[in-house]
Amino acid sequence: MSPAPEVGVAVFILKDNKVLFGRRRSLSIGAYTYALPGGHLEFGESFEECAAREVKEETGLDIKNIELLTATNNLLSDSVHLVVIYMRAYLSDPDQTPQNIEPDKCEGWDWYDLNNLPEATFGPLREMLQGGFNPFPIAS
Ligand code: 8DG
Ligand code: MG
Ligand code: MG
Repeated sequence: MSPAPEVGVAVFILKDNKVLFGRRRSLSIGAYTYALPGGHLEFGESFEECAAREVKEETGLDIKNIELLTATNNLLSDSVHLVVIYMRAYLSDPDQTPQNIEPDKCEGWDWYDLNNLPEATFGPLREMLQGGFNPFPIAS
């Protein structure tokens, strides 16, 4: 049987003009790159539910105003086909700080300016950002 695509949900958490990134540890996908909090969509879950659950599991943060931004379709190798749903959200409590709840998977979380991202950003995310994608709402 051929492998099925996997569905990931990744969350741009915006705080002032910064976004939360963490450096991944030696995972099968995106090892040692900076990525957003997120994970796999579980059976029956909405994108918003998945975003809130993964952010809570990985950072301890509570998020609000969770919205769909865009999706990418990435064939990473002969056996890995990823569909990634990108969401935007804000901190429910702006004073809450991220905790590294899964230290086996992530080196730690920090806020980064989009114009000054760490060098090694996760591949599909880097392509998207270099292509001019901006997760911030357009100022009205
Ligand atoms: P789970 O076992 O907790 O359900 O999932 P996870 O271990 O937290 O999954 P993950 O690798 O963090 O994310 C799911 C997929 O989404 C993964 O195959 C890679 C893909 N993905 C991207 N960009 C990003 C991103 O910026 N952050 C995260 N976390 N995943 C991303 O393509
Ligand atoms: Mg996870
Ligand atoms: Mg994850």
